[in-house]
Amino acid sequence: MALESVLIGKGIIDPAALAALVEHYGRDVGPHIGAKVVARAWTDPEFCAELLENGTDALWSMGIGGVLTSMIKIVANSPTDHHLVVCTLCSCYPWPVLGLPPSWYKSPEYRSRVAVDPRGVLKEFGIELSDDVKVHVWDSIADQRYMVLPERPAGTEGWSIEQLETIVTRNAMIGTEILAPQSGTAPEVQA
Ligand SMILES: [Co+2]
Repeated sequence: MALESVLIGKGIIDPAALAALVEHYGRDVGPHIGAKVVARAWTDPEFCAELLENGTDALWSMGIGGVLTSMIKIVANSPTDHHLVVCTLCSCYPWPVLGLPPSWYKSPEYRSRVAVDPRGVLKEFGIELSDDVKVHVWDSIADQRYMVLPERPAGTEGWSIEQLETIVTRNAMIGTEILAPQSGTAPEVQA
């Protein structure tokens, strides 16, 4: 706040623009945006290929990018590969698709331990990977950020994009959750 008041006092930043930015990330942007991207990728192989090839451009094609100009790479989980996102230096995070990072993502414990013991950290999140699954840790920096494309869970065959969106979680898109198989009927969503 001290920094903010100095910058406003010197006319370097406009308080209205700052307020709009904070409101935008607090209200309009969040994991529901990433969930839309994931659900579309699960149902549209052509889009999925573009997304994995050039995440930044594919997101722009959906109108996602906003004021953050950094590149976003999408990494896809599979039965043989598990991806996990961190920022070891600070708290770089793919804001346009996930909003603001959770507090644990910013914690020194997560940031330091993921780099040396990713399987141990995943275990604490409830994920036990067999030894033949390769773990990839992606260290975000200011101009290169990452989002995980989780595997589509079993039991969602025939679901609409809107129905699929409801089961995609923030943690699954960071790589600290694996989406559980679904049983029963698809969720009801507004068309
Ligand atoms: Co950072």
